[in-house]
Amino acid sequence: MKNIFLACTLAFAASAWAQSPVQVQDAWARATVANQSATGAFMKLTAPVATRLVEVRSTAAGIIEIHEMKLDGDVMRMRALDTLPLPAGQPVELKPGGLHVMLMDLKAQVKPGDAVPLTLVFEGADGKRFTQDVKATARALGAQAPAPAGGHGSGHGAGHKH
Ligand SMILES: [Cu+2]
Repeated sequence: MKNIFLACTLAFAASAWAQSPVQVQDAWARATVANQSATGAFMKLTAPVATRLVEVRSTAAGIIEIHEMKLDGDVMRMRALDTLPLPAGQPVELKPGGLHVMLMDLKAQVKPGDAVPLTLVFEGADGKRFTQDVKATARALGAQAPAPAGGHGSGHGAGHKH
């Protein structure tokens, strides 16, 4: 099962490569409940050459920031980043509890299955900016990424997540 998934991922990456310098995988957003004004969006970004994510735009939210969550003593704190560096060839994962795109002043409730449009603004090492549009699929509040089928046999136990 895992091999099939990997093959699909690679096929997608190869087709996306022709038009998009930064590989964006598994973009998703957390669905909201009524009257919730903010949520997070997550994805995996891999840039072939050093690039920075400098801005995210969306018609779904009034204010969008790139956030980092870090443990400060015993307290998890979020802070806004001006830019998110993407080192060459190194995947940068935005995930719950870590880096995320913070969508605030939401225009409407985000329901599971909704495709949240995001425009990622990147800046290359040459200072030139380019954009890529992605759709983040909304998943229910509290839902985690699906567990990999079949496990990975490395013996690290439940705490080891990929
Ligand atoms: Cu945040």
